[in-house]
Amino acid sequence: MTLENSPSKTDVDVVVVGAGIAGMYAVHRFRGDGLSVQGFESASDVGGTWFHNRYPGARCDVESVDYSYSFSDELQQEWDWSERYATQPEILAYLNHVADRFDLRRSFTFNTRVSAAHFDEDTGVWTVTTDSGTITSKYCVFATGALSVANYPAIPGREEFAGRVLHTAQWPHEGVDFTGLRVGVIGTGSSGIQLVPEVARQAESVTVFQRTPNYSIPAANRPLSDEERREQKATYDERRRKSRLSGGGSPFVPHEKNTLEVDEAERERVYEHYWNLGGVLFSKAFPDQLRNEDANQLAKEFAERKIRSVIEDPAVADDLIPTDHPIGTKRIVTDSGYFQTYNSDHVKLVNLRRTPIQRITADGVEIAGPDGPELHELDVLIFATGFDAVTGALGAMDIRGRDGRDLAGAWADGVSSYLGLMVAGFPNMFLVNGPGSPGVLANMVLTSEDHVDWISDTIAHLDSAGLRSIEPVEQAQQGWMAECARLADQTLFTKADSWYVGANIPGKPRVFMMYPGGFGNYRAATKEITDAGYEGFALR
Ligand code: N01
Repeated sequence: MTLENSPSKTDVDVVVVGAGIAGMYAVHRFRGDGLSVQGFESASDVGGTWFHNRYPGARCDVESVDYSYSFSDELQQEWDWSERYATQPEILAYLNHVADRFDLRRSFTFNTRVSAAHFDEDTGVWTVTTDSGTITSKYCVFATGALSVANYPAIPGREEFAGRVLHTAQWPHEGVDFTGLRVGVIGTGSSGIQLVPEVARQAESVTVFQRTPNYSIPAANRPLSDEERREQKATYDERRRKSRLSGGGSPFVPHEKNTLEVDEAERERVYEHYWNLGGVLFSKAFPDQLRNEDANQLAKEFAERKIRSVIEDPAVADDLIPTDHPIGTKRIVTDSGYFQTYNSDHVKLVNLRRTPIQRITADGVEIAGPDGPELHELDVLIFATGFDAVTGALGAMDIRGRDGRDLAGAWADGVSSYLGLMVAGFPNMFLVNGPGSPGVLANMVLTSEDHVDWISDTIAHLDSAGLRSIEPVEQAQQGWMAECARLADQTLFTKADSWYVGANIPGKPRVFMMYPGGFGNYRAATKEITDAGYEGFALR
C-alpha cells in the first residue's frame, strides 16, 4: 500500500485504527495539526459501537446533550437532539453528519481489518498490516473501542440450532421482524434489558435466559422541547466545564451529605430525586454509595422496592432482584419498561441459577429442569452476552513493540498501561480509552476527546523538541496500575463479577481495568505528569 503525498521515511505520520467516536475525532485533530493520517476500519462506515449495535431498543445511557462532541461549537449549535437519551439510529445519524461535515471518510479505508502492528527499533517505524496490505507510520493510535469484540459464551450446540442466531453487537442492518416467532434471549446486561421489551412487542413469545439479575432503572426519557434545546445550546460551555471536573463525565453531582448523615425522610427524598433523573444517575445519589457497604445496602433496598412495585408476580420479582453485587458496581442499566415486560403472559423468565442451560439443540435451548432436561423451543436465539471488554480488540491483533515484545503476552497476567494512554515497551503507540483510564466509567465522547488531545499535544511536543519517541517507564506504569488498584479497593467495584474486572471472559486475569478516581481527578493527574515534563515517560 503506497499513499500519495506521503513523507519519504514512513508512508504516513499516524495510523489510526477504528472509525468510532474516538477514531473520527483523532483523524480530524491530527489532520488539523498538519499530520498525514491513514485510518482503518473493519466496518463499511463510521460509527464504531453505534454502527454495530443496532438491536431494537438500543439507546445511550448518557444524555444526548452530554454524549456528543465538544470540539466544535458550530457542531454543538447546529445539531438538534430530539430526545433526552438518543436512540442508536439518531446517534449514528449524528456521527454520519460529523463525518460529512468534517470530511472524515477520506482519511479512512473501510472494510479493512488491522491484523498486526510491529515496531522496528532501529528505524523507529511502525509497520501496520491489514487484510489489504501494509503501511508504515511513525505513530500508531488504537481507537478500537472498549466494547467492540462480541462475546459468544461456549455453550455446547450453538452451531446445531436450526433457527436464526443473532448477537446484539452484530445486528443485521436490514433489521429483524419477530412477528409470530418464538424468541430466546441469553443475557440480561444493558443490551438484553434494552432489547427484551422491544422484541416482546412483536414476538409470539419471548424466553429470557437469565444467569444474573441486574439493577435497571427507568430512563425517564422524553422528547426535548425547543426551549430545552435552546437552553442547552446557550449553556454548553458551562456544562462541558462541569463534566470535565466531575467523576462521571456529566454535570451531575451527588447530594452533599453521605447516606447515613441524613435522616430517613431526607434519604428517601434524595433517592427518589436521583431515581427520577433516570438510569445510571441513581449511582450518584450519595457520595459514599459506591464506597460504603451499609450505604449501598440502603440504596439497594430502595431499588428493590421500586422494582417489586412494577412486577405483578412476586416469585418473578424474586428472580429479577439482584443479590450478588452492590448496586452500581455493574453498570446500572437504563431501561424503558423492562421489568413490566414480565407481566405479559408471552414473556417468560428462566432462572439459570436454578435451571442451568445444558446445551443448544436444533430446536432450542435445553435446560436442566427439576425433573430432567427441558427444551425451550425457539425460532430465534439472541445472544445479548456482552463483550471481551477493554482489551479484546487490542488482544486480537498481533502488536509487537521493542525487542519483539507482544502486547497480548505483556498483558497475559493482567492488563497494564500508563494513564490508559501508552504501554511500556511500545514506543509511539497510543491507546484511546485504554486500560487504566476512566473511559467506560465516564462519558466516552469527552474521554475520547481528552485522550486524542493529549496524543496530539504530545506528538507536537516531540516534533518541536526534535525527539523521536515516547514510551512509559515500566516503574511508572506499575505505579499507575497500583494507584488504580488502590483507588478501586476504596470502592465496592471489586466486589462484583463484572466485565470491569474481566470476570465475564473465562481465563481473563482479574484486574479492575479502569481508573476509578473520576474523570476530573484523572485529568488533573495527567496534567500534572505532563506539566512536570512527562514524568514517568522516557522521551528520546
Ligand atoms: O453485556 P454484559 P451488555 N450463560 O456483559 C450474560 C454498555 N452498553 O452488552 O452476568 C448465560 O453487561 C451475562 O450474565 P452474567 C454498558 O456499559 C451500554 O449487555 O455473566 N448468560 C449478562 O447478563 C454495558 O455494561 C448501553 O451472569 C450469560 C449478559 O450475558 C456494556 O455495554 C447499551 C453467559 C452480558 O451482559 C455491556 O453490556 C448496551 C452464559 N454462558 C451496552 N455469558 C447503553 O448505553 C454471558 N451471559 C444503554
